Amino acid sequence: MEVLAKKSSSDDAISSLNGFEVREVLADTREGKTMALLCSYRGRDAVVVVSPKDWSESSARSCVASGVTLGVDEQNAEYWQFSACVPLATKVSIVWPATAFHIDKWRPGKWVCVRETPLMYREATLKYVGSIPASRNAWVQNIFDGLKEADRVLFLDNNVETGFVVVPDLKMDMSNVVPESVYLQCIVRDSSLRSVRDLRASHLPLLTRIRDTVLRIGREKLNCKSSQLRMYFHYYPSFWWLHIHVVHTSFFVPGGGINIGKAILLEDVSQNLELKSDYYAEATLVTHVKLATPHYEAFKKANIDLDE
Ligand code: G7M
Repeated sequence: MEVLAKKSSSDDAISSLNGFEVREVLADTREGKTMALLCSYRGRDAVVVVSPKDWSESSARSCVASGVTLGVDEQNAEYWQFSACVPLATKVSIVWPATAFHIDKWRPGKWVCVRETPLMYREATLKYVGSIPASRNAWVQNIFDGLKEADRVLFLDNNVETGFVVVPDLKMDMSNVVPESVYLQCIVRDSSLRSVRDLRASHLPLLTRIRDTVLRIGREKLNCKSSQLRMYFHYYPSFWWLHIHVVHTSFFVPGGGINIGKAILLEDVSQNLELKSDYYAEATLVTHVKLATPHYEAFKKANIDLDE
């Protein structure tokens, strides 16, 4: 496939981990094989997320082929145990400069269920969403403007009302694209659509076209069958510019991204909108929020008791 790794040409480009000083371990999610470290770099905060790429037959073969030095831990008859430092292909994601939003996303915290009524949405969530700086969505605008990730984009229709883009998610390992590594983002062009709460029956043709386009791309470019792709929204999302996650059924999604109370299947959303145009405007949606975050504080400010 033609999607290539992202390049950067700016003077600020980061090309090594020289100068990164680890200050704190933010998250240690062994199941997702991920460590998130809070670092300082050039006097500003950075979130560095390190995760080994898949440990597979080829990595085992290249470990042996590397002729790596072995330190004997134990030997008994023909049984030898060693420790060895093997080069391990590793995915490194860096957010720099990182704000409190980026750091808090990784820091462990307590979560509470929220049974969000339309009134709670209006009084707390919408106020929180209104306080988010527009720069938080700069990465999305950059993709639509062709300024970033242009060589990775799989589909782009810039029509302001009916357009959308399909692009690999940051979590997708682009160095080894196999069906099981497929994790795409489909982002709608209309930035007035912030979440499922803004969807009405009039958006059904858009949702149908998104589904058909994504499944075609999956078939034609990524060797994925329709039955292997899950498509879902997050409620609450981290970025309030409507997008759909497209994930292979064998992809391990770290951070609870496919948990109930977080992921809502595209098919379910379409069916509910068919039954009732303002379903998502009127429904009580059960989700969760992390304590001590600006979104949680918005509930407090609106005098809404979350019974935490
Ligand atoms: O939780 P939420 O539904 O808002 O998820 C947003 C998704 O966008 C996550 O799966 C991120 O990995 C993905 N994402 C975030 N950023 C900043 C980028 C980016 O710059 N490029 C791409 N391709 N995906 C991103």
